[in-house]
Amino acid sequence: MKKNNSLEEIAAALCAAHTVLLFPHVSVDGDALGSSVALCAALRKAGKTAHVVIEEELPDMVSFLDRGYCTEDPALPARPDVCVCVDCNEYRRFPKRKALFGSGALAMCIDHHKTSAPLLDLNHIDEGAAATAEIIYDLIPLLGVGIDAEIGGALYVGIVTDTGRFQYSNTTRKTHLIAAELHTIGVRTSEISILLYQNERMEKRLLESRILGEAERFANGRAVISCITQKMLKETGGRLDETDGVAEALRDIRGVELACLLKEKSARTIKVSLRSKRDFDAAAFSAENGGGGHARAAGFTVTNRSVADVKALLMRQLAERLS
Ligand SMILES: [Mn+2]
Repeated sequence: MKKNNSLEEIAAALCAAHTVLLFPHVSVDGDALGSSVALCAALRKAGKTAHVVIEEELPDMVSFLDRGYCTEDPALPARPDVCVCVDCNEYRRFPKRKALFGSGALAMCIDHHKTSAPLLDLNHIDEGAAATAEIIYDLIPLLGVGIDAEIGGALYVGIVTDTGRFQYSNTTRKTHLIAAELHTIGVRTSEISILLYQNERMEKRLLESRILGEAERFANGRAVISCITQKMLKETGGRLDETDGVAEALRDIRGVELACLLKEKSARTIKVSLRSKRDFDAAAFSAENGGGGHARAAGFTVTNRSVADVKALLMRQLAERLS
């Protein structure tokens, strides 16, 4: 296991580089992209050639962050001085960019996820940080660059999304102090909230209403189950990748301890998402079914069964567990 490097060591390596490529994880979220964009903008301000390398279309919700920072072009530039893993610490989090990441003279990781062994040349992993954006916030001044409103806006996106709008238990005093500082710098926090949270596609809302309409309570109201079928997607124009948050909406119902959302990914391949409130160990139940996750948010996939079959089976099993 390699040691965790100080932010000063990370900054020194970045200052010595001419070309830096930043690699957020796949299924990029607000923190991975916000942190990458903020660091990329800061490195460019410091006179470096820097790019955020991606391998997929950016999700609607965070695409506004990309003001010429992101590229999918794997040909550029040939031998970067530093490649940075941002908000993740493993190659498998960006399968299609692995070769490009490996072509860097120095491999670096900046992250806040739990890991047993930092594996790259330089690593800064702070599990206490609510978001990688908090780490980037501390790093940028060490590059000799000021945080302007554009950089600050990207950092704010990372913080507000990874803390569930300052609601999750990872939110600390420092999180709020950074947010306050970003506000002072001129980050338009309410405008960012509108772009992130008040910018939904109508089709997404229609799909959500169908999912809520299908919801069924069981186990004396302690559990709720619903589904998303391919038919519902076709009829509403909604997409499976924009149903994040629906399982949570089901969990938020009064009296519900466990919410269960079935997603028909293709005929007879059903992804099951579980969200619990206090006691139900969703990770353990998911592990029994070949999946995994956290105690309050976990999931697994069932193949060769219909949505109706999986639903009936789960209602039976879960009612027993919750009784
Ligand atoms: Mn994160």
